[in-house]
Amino acid sequence: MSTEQDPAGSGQPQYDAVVVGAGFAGMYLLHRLRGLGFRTVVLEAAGDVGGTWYWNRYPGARCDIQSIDYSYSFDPELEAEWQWTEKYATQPEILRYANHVAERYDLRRDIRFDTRVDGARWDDGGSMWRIRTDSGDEMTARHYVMATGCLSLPKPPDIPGAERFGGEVYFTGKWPHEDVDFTGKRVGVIGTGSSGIQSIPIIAEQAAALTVFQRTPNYSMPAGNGPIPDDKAAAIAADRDAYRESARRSRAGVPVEVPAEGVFQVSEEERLRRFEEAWRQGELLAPSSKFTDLGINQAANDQFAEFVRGKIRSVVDDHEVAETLCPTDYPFGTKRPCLDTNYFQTFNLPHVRLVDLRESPIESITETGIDTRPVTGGEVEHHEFDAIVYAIGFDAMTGALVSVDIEGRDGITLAEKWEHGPETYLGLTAVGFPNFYMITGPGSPSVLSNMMVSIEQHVDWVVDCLRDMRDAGHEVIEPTQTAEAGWVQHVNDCADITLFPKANSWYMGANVPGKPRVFLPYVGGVDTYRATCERVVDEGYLGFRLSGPRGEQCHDGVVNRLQPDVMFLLQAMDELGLPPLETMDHAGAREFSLALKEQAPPGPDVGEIVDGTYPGADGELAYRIYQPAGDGPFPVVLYFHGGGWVLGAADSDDPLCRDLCVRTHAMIVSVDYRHAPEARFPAAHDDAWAAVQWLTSDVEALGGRPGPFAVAGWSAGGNLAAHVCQRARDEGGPAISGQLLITPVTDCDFSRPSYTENAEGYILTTALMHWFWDYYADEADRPDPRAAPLRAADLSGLPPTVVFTAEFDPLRDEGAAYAEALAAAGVDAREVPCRGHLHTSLGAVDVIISSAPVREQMAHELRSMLGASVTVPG
Ligand code: N01
Repeated sequence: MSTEQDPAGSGQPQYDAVVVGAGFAGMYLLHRLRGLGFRTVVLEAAGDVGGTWYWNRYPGARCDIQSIDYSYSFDPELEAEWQWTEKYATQPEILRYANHVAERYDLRRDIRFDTRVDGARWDDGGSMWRIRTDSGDEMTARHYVMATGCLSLPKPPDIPGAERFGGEVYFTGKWPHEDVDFTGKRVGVIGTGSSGIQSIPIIAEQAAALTVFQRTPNYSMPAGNGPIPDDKAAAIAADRDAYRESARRSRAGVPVEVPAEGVFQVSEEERLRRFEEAWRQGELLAPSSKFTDLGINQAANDQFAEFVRGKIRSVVDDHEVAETLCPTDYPFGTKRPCLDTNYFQTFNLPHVRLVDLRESPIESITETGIDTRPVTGGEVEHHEFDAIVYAIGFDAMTGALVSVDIEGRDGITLAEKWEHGPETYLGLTAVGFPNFYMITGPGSPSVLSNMMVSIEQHVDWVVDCLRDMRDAGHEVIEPTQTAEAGWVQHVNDCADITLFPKANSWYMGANVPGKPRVFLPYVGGVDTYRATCERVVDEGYLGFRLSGPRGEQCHDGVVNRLQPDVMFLLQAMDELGLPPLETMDHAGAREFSLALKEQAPPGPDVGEIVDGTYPGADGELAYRIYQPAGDGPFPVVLYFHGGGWVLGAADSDDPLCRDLCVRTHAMIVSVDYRHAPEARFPAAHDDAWAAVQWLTSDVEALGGRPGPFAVAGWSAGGNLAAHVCQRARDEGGPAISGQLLITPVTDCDFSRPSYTENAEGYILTTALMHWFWDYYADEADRPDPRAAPLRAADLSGLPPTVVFTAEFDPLRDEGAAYAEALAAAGVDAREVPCRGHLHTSLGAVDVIISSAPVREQMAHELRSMLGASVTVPG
């Protein structure tokens, strides 16, 4: 073993940066680090540059992001001198490009090929990494970067008997450099992911007989390969910089049209037209560029999935084979879809056979082939082969990282830290691993994006960070626990609002036995992600601790605290430049809220809607009843709408009332009340009380179950619900079985922290709350316990209470205070704090998907308030 000594004996590391991997990430890193004068070496296990394109030489290997997009963008001259020949470049052409880049920037002189890194250890005393290679060398570096790719560690064959086979064996992810000729041979291919789907048609052209072993059928669309499409060439020729910038600010790193409608917001004819257009486009991102909701709405996704199945059936002659090739048990896009050239057509060839491993799993690989046995227990079938091709995928995203023994601070290895799934900050760094960076690591957009765009963004971030550290005299950077935990939460929140967790995919680690089931990439989008990384830097490296001879700096915090869909909604509203309500008068604000309501999704269907009027305190007022499907009488919830006592109507919280009706199987009776400024305090409170009396006397006639009912309300409606419970207690009835208060007004004090923290930017602003109060009640009236129920002298004897509060709501702290005060007075009361939500997001049915579990919890609370007799059908 030789140790590369520090020749000057300075105690300084030999290198500023050691980079592992000479794929597109490692090459660009080297170019940029060298450009800034950082002493850098790249260590590469392969014999040359290219990374994944060096190893994946299987027949038919191509890119499935268009060549023009799958190119470096950092140097316009490089772009100008390289011409791609096809829409989707072949592996040899991409490798030629990698070689061209290596030569053009003279990269090879700082790359050590045929050098595998065995381990790396953080030396805390020396603030440096000690890196060991397979040749026994040790080198030291201030910074250590893993640029090892997301799909670079092939999965070993997890099939019994694999080592016994005496014929030729190939792995798509480690294909020989010499030509492989299948002419006249009997070939078995295991696996129908992208690698299988690309190679099977080509292998079929040569082989005498081809058998494909399929465990899970895949959604694949025709690539429509050919020359570079004119529109793409024209866009780049017209304004290269603008094109590249739009890619960087797009959702997936490729500029595509941004859809405006969901699948069910257009006619069936239009839906099919767009599906066809997407199909003909031959691009992975085409379907999601046609509709907003393919990735988040199961019913919408079902429509496209069925469309794809129809296409498969139309191509494959044999009905049974076609059905076997049709994916049915996971949503489109939740396993990586493929682009193919004649994949399904290949199964019409007489010498090609499909074996459905779900019907007949592999029992064993033998000396001469593969044995399968039907699940029904029939005879073993022996398939004889001259060659077996494993196209069984990779230990994706984390495999290459944990396969190196990386030991951080306190002797913990990355593999140990990630035992239950990867934990990173921004997918770039990890707590316990100072000066350690991952390019396109888990928790970054990586495999859900155009890798070239994501690689460039990560490399730029890391190199700029090293430059900033050098400028500031910092030697060590490490994320904080708070920042990392917050990021892991955000990554999970993003995945949870999509359909991705529904599939057993390699995105979820599900393809490798024993690997934790965690959604690995960041699905929030390249655009959001880039903006987040920029914000982290702009906010003084938010969530990082930096230290060095000149001292320490740490701006701790969590970078994205809003629920992701809430964040996207706020961004969209910001882009629309909608005027704040408080800048309008009450009439304008009412008109504006009505217009917004028109655009909102309607919410689920209920059994029946009944509109009518009830006697308010000063004349007839509207009600709307949401009846569940089925036979009554139903348990009843009296509901008061939100709107700051100024806006709204009996039907203004329609989607929420429908949703609660369906989830609780209770009758929701939404009542209107008089609004300010026409009717000021205590008009709304008096009407709310009148509604209680009316419902008590008419409940049976309305189809409700006699006896106690629950009350519920949102915002000012929550204030009214709280009031009627206090009044019913004080006036000796009626009995109310519980109160569900959703982000309610319970006080008139603007000094609580939630008012200061959320004064602006989250729809309900402090200014808007002033606007509401000013319209409704004189300052002197506001502390009246009817308007400020928290101020009631006695809070005991009230019905069971659940207060849902939202983290980014000025009313958060008063809601919490009300729950606390009630509990202190002996009431069965509690607060349910809703992380990352706003005043308006909990009831945003089919708009804010992350609030659906919250509403399920509301329904659960209501059901228990209403008693055990409430059963939800189905
Ligand atoms: O690997 P995969 P891949 N017995 O994991 C099956 C990128 N890529 O190399 O789904 C039987 O997708 C497995 O079945 P199941 C791209 O991101 C891009 O094809 O686990 N079968 C599946 O069918 C892609 O997604 C390009 O039930 C077994 C297949 O093997 C990613 O790389 C080209 C099995 C593996 O599919 C990985 O693609 C190629 C077993 N024991 C790859 N184990 C481009 O076009 C696994 N399978 C750019």
